[in-house]
Amino acid sequence: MDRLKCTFESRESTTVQPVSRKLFNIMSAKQSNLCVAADVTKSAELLSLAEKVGPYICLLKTHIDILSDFSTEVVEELKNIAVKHNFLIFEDRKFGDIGNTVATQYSGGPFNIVDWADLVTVHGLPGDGVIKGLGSCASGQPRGCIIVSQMSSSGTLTSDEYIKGCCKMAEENAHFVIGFVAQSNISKDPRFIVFTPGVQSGCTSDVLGQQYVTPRAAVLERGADVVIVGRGITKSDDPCSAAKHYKEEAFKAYQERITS
Ligand code: 5IU
Repeated sequence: MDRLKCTFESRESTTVQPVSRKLFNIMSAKQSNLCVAADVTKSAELLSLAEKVGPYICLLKTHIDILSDFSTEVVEELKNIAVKHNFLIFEDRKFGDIGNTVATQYSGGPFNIVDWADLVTVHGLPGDGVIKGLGSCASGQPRGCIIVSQMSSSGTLTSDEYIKGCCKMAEENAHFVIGFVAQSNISKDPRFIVFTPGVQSGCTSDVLGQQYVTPRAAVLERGADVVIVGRGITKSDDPCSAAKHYKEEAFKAYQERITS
């Protein structure tokens, strides 16, 4: 079975990973393969954005350490909004240290990420100790990680060999790894979900090395399952309509992909 040709619905049954199953289920039910990158710096902004885009997304991506007024209440409220609108929470923490260190970063410090984030990102660079370290903190809760295999930024060092290593690491740790952040079709395996950031319509780059493609190109040309859109939505005058637009574009492209 080729990932690119399978429906999200059928892919749910190819895995026992609980977060993958939940995400496939939400994507089918809400007809959404849109993740919003909520790169905002105030708790009130984060919650207001989550309420506005909630109906249109399968996933909300956070960088919790950019909030200038973080409190445990904000993540409690975010969890409630996620339940209300049926989306998952993804903290883009990019863990990249030895297993013992990432375990303490994941389950401690001010953010206690394991308590509220369904998903986190990890770098493959340290080897699979990073995944085992995080997995050791889940203590029965449905949790998973996504391996950053290829980045959207210009000059990224993720070579083909590195990408292959990330794929092998995912296969060997499929109980905790749900997929990849990537910019191309790096895996045919229907269990794994490919998340693609660097998506915006009508803009090809920013001044700090970000590179954009349209949602359509991400899904049809690059093999994205889930498109990650930040400023294309957050900086729009009307984030709600922008989210609706990106959701429709990305899902239409996915429907074309599976039927072509
Ligand atoms: N992000 C990328 N590229 C990557 C990875 C993560 O842009 O390769 I890994 C994050 C950074 C930001 C969001 O949180 O995705 C993209 O935001 P914009 O759509 O505003 O560029």
